[in-house]
Amino acid sequence: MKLTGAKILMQSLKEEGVDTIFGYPGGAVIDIYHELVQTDIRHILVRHEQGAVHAADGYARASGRVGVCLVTSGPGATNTVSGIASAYFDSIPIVVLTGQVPTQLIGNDAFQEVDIVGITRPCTKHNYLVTRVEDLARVVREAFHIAKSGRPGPVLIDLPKDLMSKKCEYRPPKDVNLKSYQPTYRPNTKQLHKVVKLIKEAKRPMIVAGGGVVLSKGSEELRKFAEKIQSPVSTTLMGLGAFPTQTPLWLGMIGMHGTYRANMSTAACDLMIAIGVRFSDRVTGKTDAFAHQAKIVHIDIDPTSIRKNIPVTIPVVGDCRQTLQMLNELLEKEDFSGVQKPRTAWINQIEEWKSTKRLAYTQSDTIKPQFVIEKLYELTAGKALVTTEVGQNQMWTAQYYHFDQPNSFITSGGLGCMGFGLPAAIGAQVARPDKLVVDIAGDGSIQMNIQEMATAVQYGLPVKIIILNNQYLGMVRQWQELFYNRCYACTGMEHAPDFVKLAEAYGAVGLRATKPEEVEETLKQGLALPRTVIMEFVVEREEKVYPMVPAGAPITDMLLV
Ligand SMILES: Cc1ncc(C[n+]2csc(CCOP(=O)(O)OP(=O)(O)O)c2C)c(N)n1
Repeated sequence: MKLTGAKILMQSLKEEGVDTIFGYPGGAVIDIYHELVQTDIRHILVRHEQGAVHAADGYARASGRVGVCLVTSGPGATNTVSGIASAYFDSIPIVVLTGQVPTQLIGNDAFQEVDIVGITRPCTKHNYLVTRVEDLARVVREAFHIAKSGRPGPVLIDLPKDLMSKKCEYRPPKDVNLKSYQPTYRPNTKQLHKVVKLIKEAKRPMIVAGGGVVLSKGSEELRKFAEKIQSPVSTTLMGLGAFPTQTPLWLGMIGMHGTYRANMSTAACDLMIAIGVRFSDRVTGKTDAFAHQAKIVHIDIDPTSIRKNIPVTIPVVGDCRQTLQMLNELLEKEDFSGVQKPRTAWINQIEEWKSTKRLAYTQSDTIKPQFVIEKLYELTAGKALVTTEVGQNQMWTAQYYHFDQPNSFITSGGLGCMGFGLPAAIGAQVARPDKLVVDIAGDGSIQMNIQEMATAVQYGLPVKIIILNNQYLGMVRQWQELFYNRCYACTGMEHAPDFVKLAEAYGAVGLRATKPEEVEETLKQGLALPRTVIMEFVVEREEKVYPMVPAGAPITDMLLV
């Protein structure tokens, strides 16, 4: 039987198991929307297309499935670019469906025409402009395959309007077979034997785990691996949650705002096993000073990320979970009883760093943002699914909310995109209705996609928004204080809406705390309400995130409190 393009699209999405689409309609996608409402796929109407992409991203991170969004052509499509780039940086599987003008008008300066395929080429894993309705079912199938396999990422499908009403036979392909795209999941065992040899020789080993461990669902294998070889473990920002924080092996986060002991370990270790990390500049600081005494093993599914930023002793191309699993099997046969003793000095050194230079802040009679996050951790027993905006709020969350479960920390790591947290929280709450979802925000970032409050209220999503209001674009102000002689150029945000009234205007609940003794009660009250809640905390204006490594310095050159 012949079906229209719009029907084929819906049928194909259903076959991919899609149950939710975040989107915003318009002329170019009107046929798709007409068809969409006849299906049982849930549609979440956001208030801005950037919100749709971040929500699809949050949905993907919280559920481990592919997130989907649908927007119209032209401005609808261009509004998605920040969200696509954010997902691309953090390797998040999403499929973005954009409307396009009819095929015969492409290239004619038509109303609401943009070349979104051209615009997004550098920030998608792959993208398609569909030009024949006969190709549609295959393209959708391929898009999902590409988004979720290998190193995951965003895939865009541009859908000209005329194809949505054209008909053809619905013949979805059985399998996807892309000759030029065959990711390697199983690592080379010869390389793994070399890794085992290095592990046995090492006196000062260290593991650095990244987002790749979370994405490959490899946390359990990582825990086994670290315990077996008795190596301390650090994670990148994206790797938080991949390793339990309440064990003596936990070093804390590495990098610009990493812990003292994690950063010092990088310079002193003789073996670094990096798993699913990109070695971004936020992690390495000055690259030639990074892990300069160490042999480096780099495990990653994406061969192009190996040796991109850091020279490597043993490259291992493979899926992080599968590689750890195979390493654990090899290690079963090895005797590690002899490794402890020569490493005593190393473990003692780390203990000393840990006890002398802890993460710390000084209480005063104004609210400290770190205190709010610590209290939140305590009250939620670390079980919340936390999203963040970008800036100091993001780094304090990474430092003071201890993430023991993978997929519980959702943040725009690579792009650092303000406005991410609220829509991502919406997506996460849709994916996990059983979970407490909290967005930790700055007063600047929250205003970038505050309109999504309406979405949260419309769909009865009980997300909690914690605004750490320092009346500054705090992280930029911090740089100005430390490196620009306290010249606070354009970072003051004294004028903001009354967030309590704003919450109420959206039909949500607004609470505010201005003194430290009100923090706990406000959190308790807000967390207990089964509704969308904004909790505003008026915090110390000039509090800083410490430790901090100045940009471009070695990561052992930390500014401490
Ligand atoms: C879209 C976007 N614009 C600008 C920036 C640059 N930037 C990084 S952090 C920051 C300040 C964030 O301020 P706020 O949201 O109030 O959070 P705080 O740092 O005070 O916690 C800015 C402007 C960014 N990351 N993203």
